[in-house]
Amino acid sequence: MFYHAYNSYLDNAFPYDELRPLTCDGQDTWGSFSLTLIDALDTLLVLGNRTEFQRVASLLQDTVDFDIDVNASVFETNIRVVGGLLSAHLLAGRAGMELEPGWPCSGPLLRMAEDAARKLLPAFQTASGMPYGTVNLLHGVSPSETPVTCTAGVGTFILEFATLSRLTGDGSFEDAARRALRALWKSRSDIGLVGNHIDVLSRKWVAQDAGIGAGVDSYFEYLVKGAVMLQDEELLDMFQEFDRAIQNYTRFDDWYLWVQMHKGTVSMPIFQSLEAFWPGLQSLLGNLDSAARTFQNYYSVWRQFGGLPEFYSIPQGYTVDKREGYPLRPELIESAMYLFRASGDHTYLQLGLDALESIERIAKTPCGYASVKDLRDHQLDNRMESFFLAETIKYLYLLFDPSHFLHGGGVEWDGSWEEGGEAGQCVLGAGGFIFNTEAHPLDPAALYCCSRHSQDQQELRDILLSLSQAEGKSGQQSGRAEGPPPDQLDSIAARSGDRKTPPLLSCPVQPFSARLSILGQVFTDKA
Ligand code: DMJ
Repeated sequence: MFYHAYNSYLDNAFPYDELRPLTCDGQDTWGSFSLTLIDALDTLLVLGNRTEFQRVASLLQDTVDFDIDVNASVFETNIRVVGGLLSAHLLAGRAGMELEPGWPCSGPLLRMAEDAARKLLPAFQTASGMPYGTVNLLHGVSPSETPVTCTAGVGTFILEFATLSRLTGDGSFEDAARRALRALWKSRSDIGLVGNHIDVLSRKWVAQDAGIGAGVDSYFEYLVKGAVMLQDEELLDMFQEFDRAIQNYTRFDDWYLWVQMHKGTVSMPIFQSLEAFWPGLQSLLGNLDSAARTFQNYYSVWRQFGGLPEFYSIPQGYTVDKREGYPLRPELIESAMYLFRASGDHTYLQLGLDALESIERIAKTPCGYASVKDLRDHQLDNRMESFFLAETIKYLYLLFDPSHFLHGGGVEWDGSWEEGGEAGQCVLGAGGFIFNTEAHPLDPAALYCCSRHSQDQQELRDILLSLSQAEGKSGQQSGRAEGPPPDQLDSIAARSGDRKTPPLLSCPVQPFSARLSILGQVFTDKA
């Protein structure tokens, strides 16, 4: 499936953003940056194709330019472009790319991701800290830009932006994402819910439907995954308070409806295809029984139509007018992957098989796979969204490959890989991987390793400064004015690292032998 779609994109659509699978040509959609190729890059490695990964990573470095006069979605550019490049950067070692010294804390793909993300930062310069939805990559936010942004468009940055900040040492990305998250948190209603669209200047809710689907979905996803990746209790507390309100007001028979955010009254008794990520997210929190029941509800809709319609009326048990399409979205397959990992229940493999057969039968065309315009008669649309290669096929593949390194949980054979950092001392993948909302895996161990490295450097500088000031004072008395001799610097840095507060869950960043040698130095120096 992957190569049929991917080769068709390369043959017929590159360098456009997307393939048009009915006319066998290409179009720009979300920007003008060969979006499908950026989004598909890490899937190549997931499938084990290191040579094509290397070729495409180099090709993108040579051809993609973000200095373009294009109005781009801040949200989509972040999750697909910044997320795709960050993930490819973090996987470059496994892909056999030549690594520059300092990787994973530097590298050409990281610089591309940073370049793209920097183009988004002007959107966050509002009094509230909540970003505009669209930004011009060359000129910044247009003076005529609407200040109305959807909730997910405000709250879906912390994974990519914290990754950027912690790898590069530039905190401005993480700061911007956190400010936006805190502003959303403060804007919740008295009953603890958020609506669908907010005016980022006046902070007034413009659409007041509260639910877990379109316009909101990945905000909740990023609170949970941000809490896990960054060991951040503030984000987890926010999610848990939202979750109580969601369970209280929107959940009926393990379906999740839409309600008015201030009153809690039902506004739309529908299930949206995008909501199908929720059981997977619940499984990350350990709520397996509830996740399994909700999954079964959604799977019954899949069986009814051979796909998930964009909207499904729960009371009528049928599709909603003009929302009968299935654009090859990943969410139900994504949940199946998490739930199969958590439970081993073969129901989830069955869903994978159903999805695979259905997509082959309904959506396959001579040059790719087409979005389904109407699940009732299988009419097709001339579009193949980039998430089909980034997410749908990746999650299908991972569902059927339970020993894949991306499932690793810190066990050596399962996922860790010792390389990177200044002296090759990062055990990458040792803390597992976190998928961003476009299924781009991020490596918490790399974040920890790089930020620890820059903290160590900072602490070393601080210590040297204070020592040289102290020496200066005593030197003034004794006539000497130098700092400590250079051979003591490493041991000072190692001692300063020992004072850090341990993380909530630990991810090893160095092989034990390297740790031991640092301790050894300390003992030697002390002796
Ligand atoms: C993807 O771009 C992301 O998963 C996003 O969070 C929601 N929409 C699509 C997939 O359906």
